[in-house]
Amino acid sequence: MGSSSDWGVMKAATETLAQFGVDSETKVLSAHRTPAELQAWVASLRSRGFGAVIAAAGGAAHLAGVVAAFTTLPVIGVPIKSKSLEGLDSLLSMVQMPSGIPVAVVAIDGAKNAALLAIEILAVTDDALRQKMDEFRAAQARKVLDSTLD
Ligand code: RP5
Repeated sequence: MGSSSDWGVMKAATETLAQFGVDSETKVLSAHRTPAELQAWVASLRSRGFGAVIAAAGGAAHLAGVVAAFTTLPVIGVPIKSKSLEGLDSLLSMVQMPSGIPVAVVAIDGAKNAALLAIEILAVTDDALRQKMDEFRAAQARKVLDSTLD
């Protein structure tokens, strides 16, 4: 994430990954404030066994795009709700990537869905993880079907 101020939202992604038993690394690195450190960290990911990156930022939210420029790992962007424009600025900054450098963008503050999408990407080559995702979906469906109205 681009700032420690994003952590309140992004905790949900880390928790969801942990719930599925997926190892993750959580970092604060900024496309604008720490570009060299960001580049070095992204360059290390594939050789350290990571399969996807979730990048969260608000405002001029260039983080996900810059991460995608430095790696061919799949990058999922989480636009963070900003103070002045409610996150519309973050969403539009993130989603309008130039052709050739894709970022998969979830909803504003959509940390949980970012983690679920990352898990689905990893599950393509991991049957145990795919089974956990199937169980998660089944439990979620049961909750909807069992819901009662007062
Ligand atoms: C972005 O600017 C961060 O991702 C954060 O969402 C926003 C505000 O950052 P701070 O000023 O709180 O560090 O780069």
